[in-house]
Amino acid sequence: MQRDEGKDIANFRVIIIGSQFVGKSTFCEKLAIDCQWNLDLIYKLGYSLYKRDDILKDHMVQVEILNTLGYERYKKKLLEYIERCDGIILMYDITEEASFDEIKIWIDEVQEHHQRPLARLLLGNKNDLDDEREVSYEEGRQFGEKFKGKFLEVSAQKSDGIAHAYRVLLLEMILKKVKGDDVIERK
Ligand SMILES: Nc1nc2c(ncn2[C@@H]2O[C@H](COP(=O)(O)OP(=O)(O)OP(=O)(O)O)[C@@H](O)[C@H]2O)c(=O)[nH]1
Ligand SMILES: [Mg+2]
Repeated sequence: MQRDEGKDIANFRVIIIGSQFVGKSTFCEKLAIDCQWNLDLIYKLGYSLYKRDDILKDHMVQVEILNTLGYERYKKKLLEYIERCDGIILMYDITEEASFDEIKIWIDEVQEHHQRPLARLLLGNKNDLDDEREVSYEEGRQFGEKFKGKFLEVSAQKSDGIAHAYRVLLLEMILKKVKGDDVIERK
């Protein structure tokens, strides 16, 4: 962390990954509205970047969220980018088992390649569509444990759980930055 006018400044980089149409962009857009983000939004080929300054207790927190497109061809680039991230959100659609299978592959990739402390959040989206559910809450929870991360179900479209999910990730990132992965995992 750097110091500025007596305040700590922490910079956090977050990436959100998931198959096409799971709701990544909806999540980012709703997050921006719910948390009243004054967004500095940059669109580039293959991703969009959201930036935000926060004050959490006495800490200045600068957060960047990289929202990716669910295309296989970006995978290698994304793996390289994850290496520079402090937080990762893996998102699947609870009504589409294939999107959950895709996330299982990502979980293995992240476990295998990532070296630095990384706050991890597994999100099952579209839980407003419970009648069409293909992935149970329990399956999601188990893979959240395998991922060594937090697990939540949300509805991006209904803004249900979005601000809470962001806060959970932010707190995890702060803990990891202060204490590192080892301390967290020993708990
Ligand atoms: N019912 C329901 N629909 C949702 C929810 N979140 C997103 N959707 C819908 O799912 C569709 C895809 O959402 P996007 O946010 O564009 O998905 P994405 O993951 O960004 O997709 P790509 O950018 O193509 O990878 C849209 O029609 C959304 O309105 C949700 O929580 N519930
Ligand atoms: Mg999108």
